[in-house]
Amino acid sequence: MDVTTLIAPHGGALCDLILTDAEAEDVKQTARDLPSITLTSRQLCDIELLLNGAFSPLRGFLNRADYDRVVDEMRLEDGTLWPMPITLDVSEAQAQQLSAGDEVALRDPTGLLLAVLTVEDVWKADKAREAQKVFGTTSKEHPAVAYLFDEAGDYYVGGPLRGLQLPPHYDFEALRRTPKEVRALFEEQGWEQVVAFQTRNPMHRAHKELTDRAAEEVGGHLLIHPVVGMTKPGDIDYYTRVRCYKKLLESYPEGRATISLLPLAMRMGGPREAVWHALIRKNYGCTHFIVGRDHAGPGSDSSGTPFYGPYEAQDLVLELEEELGIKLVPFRLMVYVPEDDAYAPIDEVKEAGKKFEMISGTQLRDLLQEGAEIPSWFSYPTVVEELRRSHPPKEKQGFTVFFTGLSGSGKSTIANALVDRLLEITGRPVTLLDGDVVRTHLSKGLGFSAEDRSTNVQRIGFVASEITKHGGIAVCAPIAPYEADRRANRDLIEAGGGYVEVFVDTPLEVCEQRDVKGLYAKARAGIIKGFTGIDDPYEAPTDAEIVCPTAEQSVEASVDQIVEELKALGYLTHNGAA
Ligand code: PPS
Repeated sequence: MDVTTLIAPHGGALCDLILTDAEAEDVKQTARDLPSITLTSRQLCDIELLLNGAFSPLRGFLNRADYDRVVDEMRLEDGTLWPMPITLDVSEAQAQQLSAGDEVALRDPTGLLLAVLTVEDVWKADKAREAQKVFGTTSKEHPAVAYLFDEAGDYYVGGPLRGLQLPPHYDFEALRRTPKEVRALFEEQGWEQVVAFQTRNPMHRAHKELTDRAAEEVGGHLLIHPVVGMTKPGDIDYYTRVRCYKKLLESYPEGRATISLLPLAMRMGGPREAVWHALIRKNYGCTHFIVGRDHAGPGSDSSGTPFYGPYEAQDLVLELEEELGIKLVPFRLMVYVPEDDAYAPIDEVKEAGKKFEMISGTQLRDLLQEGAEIPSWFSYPTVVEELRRSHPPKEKQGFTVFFTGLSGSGKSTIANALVDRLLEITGRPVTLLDGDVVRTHLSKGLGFSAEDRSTNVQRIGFVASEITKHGGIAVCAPIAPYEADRRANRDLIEAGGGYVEVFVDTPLEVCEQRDVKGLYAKARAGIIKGFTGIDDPYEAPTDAEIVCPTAEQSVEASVDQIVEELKALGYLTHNGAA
């Protein structure tokens, strides 16, 4: 294959799958007539690290023999240690177009040609087996398992790659170094011992202390190597994190630490993932790798059972240390000891019988939401300032009030009244997305089939999520009869602010009696088919934040009830304004 393998003093053999300019010209010409696959976000991360050598010794997406052995034994077919299946998943329709020996052009979503893959195998994935063997569970509460079952295509295509270019990035360009560039940097600086720190969270004093200790322990330097590809859903966005890391970097002694961004798509695979992370860092030229508590773990399932033991990742990396070719630097959880005004590993602190304090990621998010003070022992003022910029307190965040209820339940009336009240008290922009009105523009042409209703309700959710993300207030009032659509909207909207569901709980008999538009009579007479509550289902919400019993309370009382709840939830200040 026309790829080069570089041997550098740091980190061993490194594959570089990007073709020379002359080779690339030929491949570009032929690629015009090849079938194309547009890569997903996950695949774009994977291909970047395949092409730049971070996944050395891989030279492409795994073929079937390598895949099978990786899944079963964490090894490629030739016995080389490799813990994570790096697969190119496609749909059944795409798989049917491909067979061994074919070439396929791999493109980013704009159509840019990144690589050509020579197909070795096309096969149907046994997802349950992969989930169980690789992640130790088939529960969709594990994010990688949910991805595998719900998002990944059902077929895999394996084979070597010839790279045309890396996926382009336009943010933090100076910090996005390839393995070759990081190795060169270490050479240039004369750094022989380098310990890598993997992170998907903002770094605070505990992390600073831990990384300082690690660098001292190895008698060398530190590479802060944060993941900016895909991390655990709900994590703090990487733009904010990188701004924080840049601030934190200033607190290390001159010449001790550097930072480079890693466009990795994490799987949250715990022990296997820790081995993978170690191999990647070896490829970046590091001699040591920090593995902390519950490294790359997804936490616990809904019954509170952790997916992996807290030090299982350390144990596995230690077991394989020699073969990995990079040394483990294990760390226990670091906690703050007020009486010493210092950080120390939790086991030492407990042994000494000292009191300690810590703030978890979830607690930090809560403090930011409340706009509460973050103690100076926990973080640096410059880091907290960055976090506050992108995580304003709840009263400064956008939010959506999402009404749901039968036709004639009073949704529109209360929604209109609420909009007036919010405009009066907040002075903030408010957008009303009323069911009937939306159907005259945004959803014009849609009918009332289950599919059309879903499209309509999720379109409203999409617009509301944009308004919310930008700090505005959206008030929505469709029937929204299906639980799944409301759930999808909640997830989408909550990613950028608040979602408050109001169930306008008016019994069908009352709605039918009111029959303001005369539609119930027509539905009963069979003139209108598929009418909600008559011959189309209404799945009443069970988790709405607010329930308004409109048969028993006035419009004013419902609006008061909602405003009070918005205050209690923190989206409005107590005098109403924001
Ligand atoms: S949905 O299910 O959320 O997409 O419905 P929505 O967009 O809110 O539209 C509901 C309004 O359309 C009128 N209408 C019907 N409703 C329910 N079922 C059928 N088959 C139907 N046909 C027309 C009705 O006037 C609804 O208005 P509201 O304001 O809810 O009474």
